Amino acid sequence: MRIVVLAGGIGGARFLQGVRAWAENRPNDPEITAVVNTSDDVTLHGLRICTDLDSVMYTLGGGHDEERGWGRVGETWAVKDELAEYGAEPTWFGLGDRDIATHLVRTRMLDAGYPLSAVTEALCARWKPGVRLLPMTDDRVETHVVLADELDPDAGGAGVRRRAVHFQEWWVRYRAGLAADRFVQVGIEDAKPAPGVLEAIAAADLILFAPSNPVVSIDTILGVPGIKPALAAASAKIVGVSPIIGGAPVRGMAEKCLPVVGVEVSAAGVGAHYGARAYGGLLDGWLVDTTDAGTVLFGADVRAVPLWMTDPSTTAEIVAEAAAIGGIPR
Ligand code: GDP
Ligand code: FO1
Ligand code: CA
Repeated sequence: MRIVVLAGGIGGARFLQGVRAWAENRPNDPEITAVVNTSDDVTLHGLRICTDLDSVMYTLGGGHDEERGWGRVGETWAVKDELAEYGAEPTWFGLGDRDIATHLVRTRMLDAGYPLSAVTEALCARWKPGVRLLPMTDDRVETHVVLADELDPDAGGAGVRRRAVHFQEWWVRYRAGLAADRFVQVGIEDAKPAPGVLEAIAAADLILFAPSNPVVSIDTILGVPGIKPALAAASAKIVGVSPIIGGAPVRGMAEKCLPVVGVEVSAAGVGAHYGARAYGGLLDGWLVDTTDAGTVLFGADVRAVPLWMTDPSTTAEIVAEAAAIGGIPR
């Protein structure tokens, strides 16, 4: 049996822990492929950093910092402190010493001409995530946030200016606190799905959307040309899991992203945003939390179970229900 999961960082990683735990108790050894968002990727201090791929790789490899949510467990910050002493910008993004080793290996391989998918495979040889990790694309795609008009400090208060910042700057430096006008995925029009992505979707027995950020994780994967048509043509059922419980994201700041694209911060809002496959959207099924029982998405099978991913075995229960909606009996 083949399972494909579309995933972002922390929400994707926790969900994949559950998918892996669920698969361990199934006959015939299900094969899991994660298609991971790469539009948060950024180059800082000359290093290529792939935050969502790393969150998934570290978490499934047992090397993540559970409390912080991103980066390595047992991390130290000597390089970050030294960079700050030099006044080397940016100082708002924390690169840990252990984490930096990953970025050094990645950057060296990319500079030598290896595509990101091959680099990810090489990094995973160490972490053994038990899941095939595919970047959504080998091409460079980066989310930038076009900020709402600001008073232009150079125009004596008379004019306005518009500027865009990298997603990481908006998210980490400004804590998503600057009003955003829109998100732009720079490079997405020319991006191609990474090798294996379209094949995995076509061969899947079940396709799951992790409860990841719908705007800056899942939508960007869906925006890579070719991926949406492949999903539409897939013979597998597509089941989404809501990242919103009772009108709020469980962790993180997804509520800052949804209004920018005009989507209500609710399980119903996100479900309608993905749309039912029966009506030209993507989903055959939509799994919401029991708090949101009664959510309707016409044309899709909507069910409610507790959606708190507290540990892998609890998350495996969520996955079992999603799989049941997708036609794979418990
Ligand atoms: P990021 O890339 O690190 O921001 O992570 P993702 O995009 O993969 O997922 C972030 C989203 O995961 C957040 O917006 C939350 O709404 C969602 N999330 C986190 N923990 C849980 C949980 O326990 N249950 C559910 N349903 N969603 C969660
Ligand atoms: N998040 C922060 O809030 N502050 C940081 O300094 C920071 C550094 C960082 C370094 C590597 C990495 O893989 C992730 C890191 N994150 C940090 C998390 C990351 O910025 C975001 O949570 C995700 O990109 C959103 O998906
Ligand atoms: Ca992300």
